[in-house]
Amino acid sequence: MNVKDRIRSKLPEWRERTARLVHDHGSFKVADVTVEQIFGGIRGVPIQVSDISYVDPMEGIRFRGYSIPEVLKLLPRPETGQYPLVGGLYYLLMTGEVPTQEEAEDIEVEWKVRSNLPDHVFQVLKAMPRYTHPMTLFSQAILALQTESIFARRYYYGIHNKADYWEAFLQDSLNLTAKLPVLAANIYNLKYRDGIYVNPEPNRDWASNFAHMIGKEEPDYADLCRLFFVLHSDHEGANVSAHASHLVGSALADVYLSCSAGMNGLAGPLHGLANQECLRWLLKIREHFGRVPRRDELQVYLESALGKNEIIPGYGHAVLRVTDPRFTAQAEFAQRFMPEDEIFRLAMLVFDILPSLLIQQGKVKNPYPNVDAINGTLQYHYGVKEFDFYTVLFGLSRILGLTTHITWSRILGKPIERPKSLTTKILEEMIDREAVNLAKEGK
Ligand code: HAX
Repeated sequence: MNVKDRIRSKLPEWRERTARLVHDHGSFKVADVTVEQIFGGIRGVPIQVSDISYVDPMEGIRFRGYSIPEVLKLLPRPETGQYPLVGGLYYLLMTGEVPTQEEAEDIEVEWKVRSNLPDHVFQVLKAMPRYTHPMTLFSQAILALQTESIFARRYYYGIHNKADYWEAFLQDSLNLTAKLPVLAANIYNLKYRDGIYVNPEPNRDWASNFAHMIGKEEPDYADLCRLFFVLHSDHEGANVSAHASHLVGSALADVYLSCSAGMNGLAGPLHGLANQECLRWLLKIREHFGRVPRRDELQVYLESALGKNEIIPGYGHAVLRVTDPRFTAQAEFAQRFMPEDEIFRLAMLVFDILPSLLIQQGKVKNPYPNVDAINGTLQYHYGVKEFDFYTVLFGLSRILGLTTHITWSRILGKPIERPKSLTTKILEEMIDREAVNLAKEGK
């Protein structure tokens, strides 16, 4: 069944479940919010319900209920590759169903048909100075594509039945995601390959076409792209990029406006930019020693860094409390295809030593590696050495998740978001009042 019909078949059940929760349990209290949480980045406060993916602190991400190893095992693969078709992953995210080979390939075909980039997008990219960060170009290009929004056009001309909005959002989502490999490859070629243009090839899938367009023809690299794009596609609904795009979309801003906003958040060094920092840090260690250090040398180096309160890129996480399964999946890829790579060996040596040092230091809540601790290492091995570009790879993949969240928000008729902000004085008065009340009660 195609993706639109599959969603349509599931939509009544999901709408009914959501309506029942609000109608029958609207006053059920999910959480209390503390002052510490308000000042601490709203950490741990549930603000969103989304069934696309869920990060269990002790287990890591599940896409539509499936763990990373299950996703890698169950999703259909291309004839020539060993990792899943990204089209199949998108079908799973959008519908909640593991697709058949045919359903996964259908998405790949949809993407091919919709992959053309309008000329003005190239003009926008070319008009920017050469030193512009590729994430800025990526976000700008997505914004430039907003001219093509089906939802924006239909809304302007009067589609006013809220129950129908999702169909236009789905069309915009398919159109935007279809164009991402061409868009990202063009940014890469503009910045690092003298602006050459490479046509996508009709017989390749979404991921391997991207590899082809940036000039990487090794079959292993196409598989790495499939793995990378599957792994980075979503990380539940409340991280910076997902929340930013959801928030913007809640104002009925279309998919392009919302995803551009999400990409601006992803470009922050504490979020998506971490992968470039991580590889830079590993290379710095190799340069410092002139080679991959011995275990005892690295131990001393890391102790000294922590002694100076340095933040180690690629370690720690706001939600996870175990090694990120996305780190593990990429380490397994590297073990299989590039076991002798120096930087990979260094990354694994850090993994061997650092968690126990972080535990001893006693500050960090999660001493284990996140996805960024290794993904740059794999790109570097295959000759994608332009660190600045790594977050674009992440963004290209993450938009699969963002567009799914946004489309499902319209399916479920989620309203505009408007939490409340307080002043410091109001907060102090609330605390004082509570103290007076407790004193009156003799507590
Ligand atoms: N190295 C050293 N110290 C660290 C640390 C690290 N990797 N991670 C956290 N800490 C420290 C914090 O600085 C903080 O110290 P202070 O109390 O002195 O301020 C303390 O440990 C507690 O922090 P936390 O509660 O464990 O971490 P947060 O939830 O605040 O932040 C971060 C989570 C991922 C931002 C953080 O661990 C970090 O900066 N890691 C390095 C950057 C990184 O890898 N980012 C990518 C995250 C994955 C992602 O979202 N990708 O998109």
